Amino acid sequence: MGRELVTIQVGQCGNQVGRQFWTMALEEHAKHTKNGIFDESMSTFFRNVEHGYDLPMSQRIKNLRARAVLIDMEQGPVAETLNGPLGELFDSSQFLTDVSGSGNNWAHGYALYGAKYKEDILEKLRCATEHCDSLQSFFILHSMGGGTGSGLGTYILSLLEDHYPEVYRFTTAIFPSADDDVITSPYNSMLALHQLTEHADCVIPIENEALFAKVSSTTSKEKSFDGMNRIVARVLTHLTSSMRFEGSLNVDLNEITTNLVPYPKLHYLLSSLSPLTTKSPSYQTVRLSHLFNDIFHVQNQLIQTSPRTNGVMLACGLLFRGNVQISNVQSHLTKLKAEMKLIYWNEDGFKIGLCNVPSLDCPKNQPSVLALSNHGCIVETFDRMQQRFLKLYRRKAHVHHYTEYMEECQFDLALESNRWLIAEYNKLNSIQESPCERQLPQF
Ligand SMILES: Nc1nc2c(ncn2[C@@H]2O[C@H](COP(=O)(O)OP(=O)(O)O)[C@@H](O)[C@H]2O)c(=O)[nH]1
Ligand SMILES: [Mg+2]
Repeated sequence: MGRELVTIQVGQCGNQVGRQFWTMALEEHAKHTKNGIFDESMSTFFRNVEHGYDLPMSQRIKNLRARAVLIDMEQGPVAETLNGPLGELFDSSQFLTDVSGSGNNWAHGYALYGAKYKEDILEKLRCATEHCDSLQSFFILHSMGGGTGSGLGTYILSLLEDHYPEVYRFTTAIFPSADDDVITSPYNSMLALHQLTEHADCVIPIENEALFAKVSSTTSKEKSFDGMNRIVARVLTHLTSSMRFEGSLNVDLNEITTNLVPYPKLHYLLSSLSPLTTKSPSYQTVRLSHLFNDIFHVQNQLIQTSPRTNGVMLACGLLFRGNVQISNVQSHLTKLKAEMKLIYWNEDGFKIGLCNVPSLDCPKNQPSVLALSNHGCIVETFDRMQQRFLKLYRRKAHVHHYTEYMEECQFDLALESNRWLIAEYNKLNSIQESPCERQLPQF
């Protein structure tokens, strides 16, 4: 314990997801603080300062500041955070804004704002990192479909690679839905994906389409972003829970990436949660068998795919929260392994984490699980992106907006990179269990 994460939220989506994330992280720590004093568990995400945020609970913790940098090229989303209830979590060394936005243009965010703000961003990062004793990871939150999160967000990723090569770059990227209102989102996503493949250590892709399906259809899109973003916040708090709280099997981010990324560029992790519902109070007693039944169902995935029927699983992390015994997990795991298609050289490839502190969104301290898997069904996301991209690119529609800031060949390089990714995952999907190869000596 005691290793820090610095969150970098970029663009509207990144900052709105960040708001839900910080709210949830604070709620969790408020609920589990023992004597109302700053403790180790909080130091992953927060530091203790002279004047800062006070946890609004009966046992108050005074003066918290988030380990975060807030960036947007327009004013709205960051201003809303600073002027809202979370405002005092951040000081002026932690945010950076411009006024005119990136016009939903990846190249504008990447090339223009990247060059303009490089030094300012490095200075903000320096401030954030000098307060850490043992910085483990950068946690980047952004969308793929717009201009700032997508363009400047991926520019920052390569800055991090150059200036902090030893620190993990863990990215949560929100992918646009088919009916996205940003016309150029297929270009932005494709260009950003190329950067994620080259410069991130690990990416959790989350599709808005999958999130939409999980929040009530009666609320308007704008309003339901809060509900959708809360699901993303659950993934992030869950992922980091065993770095922050006690548990019988702690798993930290390094272990996840070591276990789940067998090839450096194939670092995309499918995420799913169980139970997963925003309509509470809905569940009676959650049993381990429910969690195992649901976790690989389409409805529980945060991208639109079915890992039970499509593709091969390369490796998986099952992170449990709440009162869960390892002996019970093992018996369910045996059944699950028999049901899923696992790559033959990693048939035991499940990393298990157990954290005692239950998830906030599971009432009555019931258990829950987050699955992160490196799974070949992810090609469906890349395929969909490619189809949407080609629909515009075959006609070169809107290309001139981009060539103001970049060479046109970057489109082709990004497309080539995506095709490579699809081909690599498909190669693994089509590997059949190979008895001859399995009989080879193990050296
Ligand atoms: N899940 C989610 N998606 C968002 C949110 N805000 C914007 N988006 C999506 O993000 C894309 C647009 O990017 P946005 O973050 O607004 O642009 P930027 O400010 O230029 O980075 C579109 O696909 C939107 O549907 C949000 O709060 N939550
Ligand atoms: Mg914006």
